This record gives sequence, structure tokens and C-alpha cells, in this order.
Amino acid sequence: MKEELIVKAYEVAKERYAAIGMDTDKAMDALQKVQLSLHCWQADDVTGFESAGELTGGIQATGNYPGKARNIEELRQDVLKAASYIPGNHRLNLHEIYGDFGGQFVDRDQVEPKHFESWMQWAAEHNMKLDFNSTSFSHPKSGSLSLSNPDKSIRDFWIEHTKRCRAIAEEMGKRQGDPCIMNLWIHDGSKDITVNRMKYREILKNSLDEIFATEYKNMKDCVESKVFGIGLESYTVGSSDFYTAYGASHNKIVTLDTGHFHPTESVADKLSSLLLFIPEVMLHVSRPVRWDSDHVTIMNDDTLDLCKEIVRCDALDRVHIGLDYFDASINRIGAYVIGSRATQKCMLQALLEPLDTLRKYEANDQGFERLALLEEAKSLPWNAVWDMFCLKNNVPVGEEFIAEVEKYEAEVTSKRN
Ligand code: RNT
Ligand code: ZN
Repeated sequence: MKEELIVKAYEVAKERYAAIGMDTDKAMDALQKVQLSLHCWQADDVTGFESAGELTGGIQATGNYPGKARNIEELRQDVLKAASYIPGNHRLNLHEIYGDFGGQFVDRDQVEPKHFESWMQWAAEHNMKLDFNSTSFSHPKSGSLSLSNPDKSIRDFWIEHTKRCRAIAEEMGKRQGDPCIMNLWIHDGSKDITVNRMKYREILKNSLDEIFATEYKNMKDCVESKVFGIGLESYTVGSSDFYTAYGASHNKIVTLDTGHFHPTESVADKLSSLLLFIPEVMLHVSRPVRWDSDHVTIMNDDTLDLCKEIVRCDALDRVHIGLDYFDASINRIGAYVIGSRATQKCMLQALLEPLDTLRKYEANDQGFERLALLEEAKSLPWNAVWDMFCLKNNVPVGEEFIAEVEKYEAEVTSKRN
């Protein structure tokens, strides 16, 4: 797109926003600071480099679009490619199964920081901060219960794994001079009715206490709940109530995955409650369709509401934004770009909201004025600001990235089989 055109449109938008008291330059500066944590697992349908076993744990990537990353080099190449179409500087969220195991089988209770040495170097070279996740799924010992397993030997295996993951996250955080956010999600649950709801939750609580006994300075723990998993439909040990209570009583970050709640539940509404009782929130921005299907995030009301709530709660520095979807049915690099840019577009609109005026209306009981301005704000030229933001960041403006992704597919990913 012609640069002059983008600049011209931006100048008009700037004036238009100034008229409602909003500064578009300031909004762009704020957006520049918002780092997304890109989930490494979108590049290869949550396969990882540990073994070629099937994906278990009640999650599923559907589709078999050609060209998925088959090894660490390809995954890195794809992530960098995707990042080159996303304005700003972002983080990479690794799962334990994506370690650099050098062709050896390293079991989960044996993993060490050295298996992430090459990742740490690579991340530093590319100015990408790392986040981390323990991996309870896709392993012979996964079963239906991991950290909540009554069998001590299995439980201890997963406790050891998770402790080691925290040590890895600590090393990452130390090396990058910025806390590594480590997410703990386990699939534990039951396919059919259980008569031991309390028992497994009590075991999980004790396992977590043991895991978190070591205090670290360079990593932050977060715990992620879920409603149900495939094959684990009747009961989830780590439910929302469980982790909300655990987080509030143990000062832990709670992860809200937008696909992990009942379909009509507003995840945006949870922020203001949680942030009063827990230090920070981690988000897994996704798009559930009918169920926790992990479709690619788009600019819809759910994502918009979520971003608006972050800004309205003045919580940009207390909410970490990660993405979590895995669509294997379309170009995977394109999926990264769509979801990331959609989240950023939502955040930009949130940053351009005339909040002071809206709040003044609300304080004065001017319901009509508040609703009218909310409606008008939806169609203000935020897209001209977005284009300018992309231009400033040297990434493709508008739909230009489609052709770029196609080119990479023709030249690189289509040659993989
Ligand atoms: C699963 C959770 C979890 C995973 C990743 C791969 O339902 O959302 O965050 O998607 O750990
Ligand atoms: Zn998630």
C-alpha cells in the first residue's frame, strides 16, 4: 500500500480521535509495549520433539494441512517468519516437549535447563523473551490423572517433572533479565461420574504445594483451569473454582484460557474480580467454536471485550497475553499472524476508547450518552491507526501479508512432507 495514503489516513484519524479527547500517538506507544507470548505449539499441532506419539490429554488439533514444522530448525524458522508479519516485539511460549534433546530420549523427570540452552541462545539472538510450560500430556504416564494421581509413583514422576520445569523457567528468566512466565496446566479428570471429587482435588492441592515450595526470583507461576477435556468430560480436577481459590490463597497467577469456560460465560468479566485478589493474570487468547476447539483468534466481541477490560482495569502491566490455539487445517504461519494481529487490533481499539468521557457520563447517570459514544467509538477510524502502526513497525500493512505467507509456503513449507 502507498505510504502517503497510510499517512494521510492516519492524519485524518488523529484529528478525528483528538475531537473525542484521544491521542492516537499515545495509543500506538502503549500498543508498542504490549508483548504477546506466541505459543510455539501452533507451528506443529502440539507435537514437540520428544517422541512421535499421539497427542493426548483431552486436547486435539484437527486438520492435516501440509507443511508443519518437523524439527527444531523448522519451528524456529516458522516462528521468526510469523513474527516478521506481526508489529512489535513479542515473546515465545515453549512447552517442555519442545526441548533440544539432541536426538536422545529424555524423560520428563530428567529434563534440565541444558535441554533449553540452544533455545535460550536463539531467543537472545532474536531479542525474544521466553515463557514456559510443563507438559503433562502425550506421555505413557499421562493417563487420566497426573499430579492428582493417588498412585504415588506416578504422582511423584509428575511432581518431579513440574519442579524441573520451574527450574528451567528460572534459568530462562535469569538469562533474559525478565521473568519467565511458567504455566501449569494438567489435563487431570474423569470421563465418567466420579465419586471422589474431593480426593483428587486434595491430592492436587498437596502436589502443588510441594512443587511451589521452592521460591524463585526470575520466574512466575501461573495455574490454568479448564471445564472439560475430550475423554474427560465429567470432571476436571483443576477447575476454575479450584485454581481461583488456589491462586488467591497462594498468591499465584491465574491463567484464563478463553476456551475454558462455559460458552456464554464472559472471560472479560473475570479480570476485575481476579485482579483484586491475585497478583497478575495470564491469558490464553483463543476462539472456542462450540467447544474448546482452539480455533484461530479473530477480532470478535470476546477478544475486544477482553482487551477493553484490561485497559479499563488499568492492568496492562498485570495481565500477560499469550495465545493458545492450534489449527492444523490452514497454513500454520498464517494462523499465527491472523491471531496475533487480531489481538493487537482489539488492544488498539481498547486503547483508543474515550474512557474519561464514558466514565463521566456514567457518573452523571447519562446512560444514553454513554451508550451512544460506545457505539460511535466502534466505527471511528482505528483501522487507519492500525495501518500506521504496521507501517511504523515495518511489517506488511493490511492484507499484504497474505501474499507473503503464500510465498513462504511455496518456497519453504510446501516442500516439507
Ligand atoms: C489445554 C490448555 C493448554 C494447552 C497447551 C498446549 O486445554 O489450553 O494451555 O493448550 O498447554
Ligand atoms: Zn490454554
